[in-house]
Amino acid sequence: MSSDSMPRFRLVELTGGDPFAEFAIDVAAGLTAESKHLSCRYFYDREGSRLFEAICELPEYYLTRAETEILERHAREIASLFPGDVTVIELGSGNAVKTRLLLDALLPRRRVRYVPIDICRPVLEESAADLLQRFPPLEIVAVAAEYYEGLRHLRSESDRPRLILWLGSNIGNFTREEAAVFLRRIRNTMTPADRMLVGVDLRKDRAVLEAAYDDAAGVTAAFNRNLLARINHELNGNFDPRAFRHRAIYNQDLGRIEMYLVSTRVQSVTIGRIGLTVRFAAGETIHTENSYKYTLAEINAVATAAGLQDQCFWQDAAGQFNLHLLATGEGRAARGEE
Ligand code: AVI
Repeated sequence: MSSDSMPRFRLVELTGGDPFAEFAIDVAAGLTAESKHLSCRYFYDREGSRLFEAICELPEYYLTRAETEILERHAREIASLFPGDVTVIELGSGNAVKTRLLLDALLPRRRVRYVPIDICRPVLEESAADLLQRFPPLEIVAVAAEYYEGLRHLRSESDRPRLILWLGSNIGNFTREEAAVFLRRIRNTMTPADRMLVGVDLRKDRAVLEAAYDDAAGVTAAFNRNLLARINHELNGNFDPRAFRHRAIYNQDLGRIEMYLVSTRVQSVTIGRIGLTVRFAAGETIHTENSYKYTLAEINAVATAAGLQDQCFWQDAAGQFNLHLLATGEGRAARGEE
């Protein structure tokens, strides 16, 4: 089939297994562990995705603005690395607002296929509809999948050079070891013509970091508590989210923000679908998220461990956030490093 007769929008669903069963298994394991924990990947149901978008607008959450500033300044330079048609693949695309800056820079001169990979299907569909309207020449293949399942799709998008986006400090929700393993898996799908753009939040003052994850308006607290509401809806739980306080602290030794839900009193919670009753002491925590912050040396160590070359990076004016351009290190150098 010629590309002219391809539909402009396709949705590929790669949800391996039963997502509800997986959620149930992870919740049961996390809440019966010695130190209770829940995975941050479950934040993003529809309400969680909406709250995360609101977080990105908060005055304290500088990450999105810093990365947008870098893209506003350098999108054309990044686009110039790709002389011909290109496939832009985005991991954890969300509402793809920042991606528009890159598409704006790429589209006038080349054909662009955009492949967003995200676990929240409604968000994928809404943002695709918006992008198709804004950019009439754009072709979109939206992939509803977890990161690792999405990687399987990466291999099939190999007819053109690819720009793989992993923006928004999404790398921060992996440990540094996990980040290296994940990047290596992406690297194994890359050709010398491909580039990867990774948004990385930098280590900085505790006060700035803790405010970013514990905002005055309480949006991050609502985002954190929404995990309990999700357990109530999907697993027939009876959590009272108001009986848990949001806590975000910066662990300087590990260079990460840690988020917790703290039980405000002694309480028991029943989760019907998994037949589980969980007891909480007053002050007992559920660890819900880590968000790793990086030095330049730490970024380079992760890239090197993944077999990737850090070709160049850009930084916002306040020096809070970096955007790194990674390549396989084989073949011709990208123009960005010359
Ligand atoms: C999606 N991720 C990169 C965000 C972060 O900064 O770690 C999630 C988040 N958690 C609280 N605020 C934002």
